[in-house]
Amino acid sequence: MDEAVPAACTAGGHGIERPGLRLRHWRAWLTPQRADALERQLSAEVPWKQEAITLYGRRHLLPRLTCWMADPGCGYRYSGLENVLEPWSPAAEQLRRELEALTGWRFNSLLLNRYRDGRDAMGWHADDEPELDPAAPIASLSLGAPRDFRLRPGSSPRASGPLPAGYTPSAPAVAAAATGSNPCVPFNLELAHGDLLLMQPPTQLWWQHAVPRRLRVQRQRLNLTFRVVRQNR
Ligand SMILES: O=C(O)CCC(=O)C(=O)O
Repeated sequence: MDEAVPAACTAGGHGIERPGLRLRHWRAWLTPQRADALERQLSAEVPWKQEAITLYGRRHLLPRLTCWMADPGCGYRYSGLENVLEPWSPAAEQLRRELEALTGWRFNSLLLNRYRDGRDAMGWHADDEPELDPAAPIASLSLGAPRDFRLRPGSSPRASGPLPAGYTPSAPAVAAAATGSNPCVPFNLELAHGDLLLMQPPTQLWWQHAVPRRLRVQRQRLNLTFRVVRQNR
């Protein structure tokens, strides 16, 4: 899978590798001025909605605002929601072009999340829906308040084949016994204003991520994840 990621992906940024995980993190990929302008523009031009999901018969509002933008036919179900697709907004379209130049991938789908303050959050999950192209990276751009982005091993039901060398799944007993030399322990990345994180295959098969609540955070954060959905399946 790895060889499908064009060489452009490896230019710049800081590589983070663990068994089954490949990330590249660009701190301040956008200048503060550009990041400020984009945060303002996206806050105003995106049709943000607070979606609800039903779990065990009870309806729960998601603790964040969201919007999906995608090319026609490139939507997919997420958290059990059949998403309403919006057309690409001007700012999102411009970013898509820049990320295409950086990575060589044509992103055809974008999830935008707006964390209104530190009470808004995202639970543990992997972006491993069958509609997503497993060979493509996910490009995640953050704007606004810095927030913790947590990662932990957690093999997905869609992972098949042998475990990556050195990989230990996050069974509670294993996590408790983890020592400093175990590369498969949960870890944290702070994602700040203008940062770009590229999550490369096979990360979504073997690791989960979350944005936990942080009550001290009073400002909003926007996050944009650019994805490649397989068409005509
Ligand atoms: O807000 C973030 O950094 C993560 C968003 C995320 O996990 C997702 O869009 O699947």
